[in-house]
Amino acid sequence: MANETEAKKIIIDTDPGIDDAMAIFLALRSPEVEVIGLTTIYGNVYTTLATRNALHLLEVAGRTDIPVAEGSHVTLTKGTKLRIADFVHGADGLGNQNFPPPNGKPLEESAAAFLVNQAKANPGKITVVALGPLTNIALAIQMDPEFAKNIGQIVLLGGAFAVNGNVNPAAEANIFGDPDAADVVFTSGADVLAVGINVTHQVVLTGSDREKLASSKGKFAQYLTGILEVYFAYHCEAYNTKGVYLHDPTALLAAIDPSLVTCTEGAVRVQTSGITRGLTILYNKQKRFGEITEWSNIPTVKVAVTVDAPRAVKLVMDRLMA
Ligand SMILES: [Ca+2]
Repeated sequence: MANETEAKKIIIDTDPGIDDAMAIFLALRSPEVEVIGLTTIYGNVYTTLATRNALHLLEVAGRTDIPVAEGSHVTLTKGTKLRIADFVHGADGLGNQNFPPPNGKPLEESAAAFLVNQAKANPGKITVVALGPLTNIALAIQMDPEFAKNIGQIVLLGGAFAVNGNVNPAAEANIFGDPDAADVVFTSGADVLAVGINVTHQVVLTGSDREKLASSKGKFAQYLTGILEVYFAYHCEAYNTKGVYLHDPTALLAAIDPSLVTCTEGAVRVQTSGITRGLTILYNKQKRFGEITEWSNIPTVKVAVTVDAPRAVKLVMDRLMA
């Protein structure tokens, strides 16, 4: 793992979400990072429930010292017709376990304002790990022209680079949730690492891994064993597999230890309308086009292309069973 004397400060932008819960717990069990806040967004559930779940997860972890800032309830273009993946994560977003409501409350500050202010106070020092649609990050970029420069890095779970999507053949869920926001983030000039489903579909938690979690006495392992049932059932039905994809944990791990993935670099644009809405297209710069295109003079981002899946799964298991 990264050999840093000082833990990397991270803000997790999240729509909990079963794999979000795994990623949040993983972050709390990882000495390489210090979670300085959670910001919430719609996606797996509506934003109000995402906030409730974020507060709940921090209470489960005994980490109510970490603030939660509530994010946008609408897309960047003020769209209210949101795509909510409760059929993947359960109606409550956390596997239909009937958890009690949290005691805590979110900050008065919005997610975008929290992101802007934290980045301003710690220029170049904060990594945002974005695990849902990118509305809050795009709002922060629009709110403060310096945000893209002030933020250390944005590691995002999003995109389906040269593979089919998981909402439809074109689009991955987080990008599909707010394609306009995603295009703002990809073209912002910030240091962006995109971890797409072309990579996370290689990182699979198997049924026997889940049995190991179930037999562990660790509090996170016990909690996750319960909520994972719904997630396994969805994967079985949708993909005919007996395992689940570790989307959000993989992105979190890439933020902790960049050596887990290899990357390519180029300009990424997002299709914002039509049947390929949410499609992410990477221009790999192999051809110098004669004409000016919508990819010309766009700042480059990093896109993960391979992952050390066995090491990623082992890290998830070791840390969540501890
Ligand atoms: Ca998520």
